[in-house]
Amino acid sequence: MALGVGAAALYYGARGEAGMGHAAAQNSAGQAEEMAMAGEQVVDPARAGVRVGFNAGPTAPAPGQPVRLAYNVSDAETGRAITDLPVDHERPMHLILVSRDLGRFQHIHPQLGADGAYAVTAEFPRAGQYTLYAEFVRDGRKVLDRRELTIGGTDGPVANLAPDLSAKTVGGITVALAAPPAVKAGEESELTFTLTRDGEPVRDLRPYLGAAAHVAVVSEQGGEFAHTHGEAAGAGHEQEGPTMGHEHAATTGLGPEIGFHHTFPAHGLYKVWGQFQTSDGEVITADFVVRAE
Ligand SMILES: [Cu+2]
Repeated sequence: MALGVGAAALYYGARGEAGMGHAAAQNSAGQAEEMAMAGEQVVDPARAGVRVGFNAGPTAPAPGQPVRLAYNVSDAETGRAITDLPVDHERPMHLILVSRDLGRFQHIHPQLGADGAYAVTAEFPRAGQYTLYAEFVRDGRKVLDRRELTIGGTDGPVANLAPDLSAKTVGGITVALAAPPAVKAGEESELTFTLTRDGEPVRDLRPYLGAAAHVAVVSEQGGEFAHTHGEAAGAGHEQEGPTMGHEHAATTGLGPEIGFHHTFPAHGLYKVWGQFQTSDGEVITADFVVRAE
C-alpha cells in the first residue's frame, strides 16, 4: 500500500473526542464545535475549497535562528483572504513541526496578525528537513496543510525507528504507554498513558487546549500524520466530587490514566507524542514508537 497523503493518512481520531471527558465539553461554544467535528475526516486544503499560501522568513533559515512561519488562507474560488478561522481546541490554527528523523517535535499556534496571515515564530535547533503540519477548521471540516522546510541547507537523516514503549520521565513526571500486544493496521486500537510522579499516580493534570491529552502520530514511512486527543480513563469520575464546581471540574483532576483510540493506517512503525498539562501549567511531551502489524 502506498503511503502518500491519502485519505487513510488523513484519518482523524474522532472517537477520542466523542468521550467528551475534557474541558471543551463544559463550554457550550466549544462543545457545539466539537460535536460537529465528531466522525469527520481530515481533508487537504483543495478539498476544503481553500488555498494556503506559506512564507518562511528568512526563506533559508539557519539552525537556532528565529523563523517566522506565516500562512495565508484564502477562498480557492474567490481568492478572498480567510481571516475568521474558528477556534478549535482553543486556537484557530495548530501547527506541529516534526524533524525528518522524527526526533524533534513542536506543537505551536499561529495567530492572526494585522497582515491577515496566521503566523508564529519558531526556532529549529538542528539543521535538516522538517515537516510542518498545519491544521484548521473550514466549513466544519478539519483541514491539514502539509509542507517541508529545510533548515541549514541540508535534509538531515531519515527516520530509523525501533519499537519503544518504555516509560519516559519529563519534568519529574513519568509517562508510560500501554498498547495492545498486537496493534493491527486498519483496526482501531486503544492505547493508554499512565502518569506517575515519584511512583505515585498523578491525579491533578489539567486539560491541555481543551483535551485530556493531545496525541500526534507520524509514520516512519511517508510521514503520515494524525492528531488526536486523549480522554480520561473511566470518563467522568473526575467530575463527581461534590465540592467541585463546574469550572473547577473542567480544569483539574485528570489522571493518572488517559486513553486514546487510533487506527494505524498501514503496517509499520509510528512515532507517538503525548502532550499533557501539569497542575503548574507546564506542558510535557513524551514520545514512543508503536509497531502496527
Ligand atoms: Cu495545537
